[in-house]
Amino acid sequence: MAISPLQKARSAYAPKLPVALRNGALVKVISGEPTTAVSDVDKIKALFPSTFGSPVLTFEQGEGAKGNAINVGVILSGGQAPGGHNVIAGLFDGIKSINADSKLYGFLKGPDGLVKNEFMELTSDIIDAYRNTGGFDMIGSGRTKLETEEQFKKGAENCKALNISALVIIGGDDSNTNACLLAEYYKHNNIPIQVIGCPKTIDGDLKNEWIETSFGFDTACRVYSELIGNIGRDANSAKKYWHFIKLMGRSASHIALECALQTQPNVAIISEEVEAKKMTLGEVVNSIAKAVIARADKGLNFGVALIPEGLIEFIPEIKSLIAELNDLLAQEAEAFGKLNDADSKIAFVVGKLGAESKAVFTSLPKGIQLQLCNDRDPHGNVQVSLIETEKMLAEMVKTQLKSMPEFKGKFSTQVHFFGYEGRCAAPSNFDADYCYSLGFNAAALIGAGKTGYMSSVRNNIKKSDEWIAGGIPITMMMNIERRHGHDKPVIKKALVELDGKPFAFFAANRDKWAIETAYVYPGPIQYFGPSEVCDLVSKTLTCEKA
Ligand code: FBP
Repeated sequence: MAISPLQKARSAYAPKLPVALRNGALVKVISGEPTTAVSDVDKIKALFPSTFGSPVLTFEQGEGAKGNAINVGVILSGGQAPGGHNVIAGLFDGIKSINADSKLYGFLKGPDGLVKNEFMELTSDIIDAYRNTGGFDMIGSGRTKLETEEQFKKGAENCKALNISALVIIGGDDSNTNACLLAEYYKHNNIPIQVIGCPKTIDGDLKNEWIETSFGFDTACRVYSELIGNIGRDANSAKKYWHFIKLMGRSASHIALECALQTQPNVAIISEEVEAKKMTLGEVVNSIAKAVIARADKGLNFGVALIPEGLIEFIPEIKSLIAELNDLLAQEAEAFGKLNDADSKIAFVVGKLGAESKAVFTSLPKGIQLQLCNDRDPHGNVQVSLIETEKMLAEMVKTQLKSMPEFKGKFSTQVHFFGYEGRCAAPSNFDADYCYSLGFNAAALIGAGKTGYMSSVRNNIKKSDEWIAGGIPITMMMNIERRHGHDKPVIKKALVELDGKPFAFFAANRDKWAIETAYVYPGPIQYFGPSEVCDLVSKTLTCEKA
């Protein structure tokens, strides 16, 4: 198979491990005090009687001892994130360090592979071909949720057939919640399968005191920031377009904030702030229009605006509109399905909405009205990632400017959506090291006989020599949330904290960035060269831990 010169050179990169893991995965385990949960302690304790309260673990270097061979299964769950292959490579090397006869099985296409018994043995040839590469294509991923007893039992049967005594689930907050449910089920029922989670998601919303960042966030943000920088340079060269750039990240705006810190655009909307200030869509549009006018007054008829993917769900009036539309279209599915043209669909909806939602709906551009009506996921919800918010805002700002006599400039727009471009990029040095360490560390948790833990490698703003390896009980990160009408134990999602240091830095500088052309051009991720360009840590993490 042909591979690029960079991939070839990169395959020789040896990811760095924390000192605790450098003598193999059989480590010295230091146990802390028993833990509780983020909130709803009694309910979480009752739901996880066998795994609740386990201590935080910190590892110290072992003596290089060998143990029994173990068979381990690994699953990639959810959206792609750079570095997933290195987690698997680290896990492979970790279990081999315990015993060369240990085996690693990859369950294919996500959690479904475990239930349907679709797997492949991951041999050193396979692992070596994927070291330091992006993507999840080694074994594939999927979004099936592991949550029913039937799935747990099937999984146990399939593991038994392969003599698998430990599973590593690489996923986001929901997948790790389900990893914990699985761990609890197996422990409670004396099924000898350990379950360990690894924190993955480009969205950056799986983090807390112990998990400082989810893997993939660093690389994805660097890819987007490179592109945003290039666009900023183009905007500043041609001086004729305002670029509206939507950035992936689902609900949280961590990606938009990190990219803003890296590139200093004229505008960056942060959904969490919009919600906290209860801003209307009109106010969001106005805030952008103000920046356009301020720049136009200086003769600068160009700019860059960053829009987080989940924005519309954080605008209270649109949130209510979407909820009403979800119900309406579910109830009227048949009648609505018979309508063929756009105008009659829109008229149908307008005729049935309540007064407030109707006012919001009719204020939206026609294309967005249709997207809100058409795109539903299997649960009957609007798929917000398919709504072209960047286009909607560009159009609405244009309309707004037309009604503002004080605007004397020109306003032409280009729209972009950056998401998939970053999810499978070759991992930055940070993610290559972090992911490999998370995987190797998962082997250490397995070697220590633990279950219901998330692999934790922290102190990440320091060099890997000072990284702290260990394990965090997943129940410790949980609270109870209302999901689809039921109370569920879930890992608390981390949204952008408006009193946090990354947002504070952005807020202190954004007015200046709005008016001046202060763009920073980060350029592509560097893998070879001086450490100050190759071994960067995200601005978010740097601010948070400063
Ligand atoms: P995870 O939370 O599973 O890591 O997925 C992240 C993400 O990339 C979001 O940013 C985005 O909204 C979503 O996946 C897109 O999903 P899909 O790959 O199904 O289009």
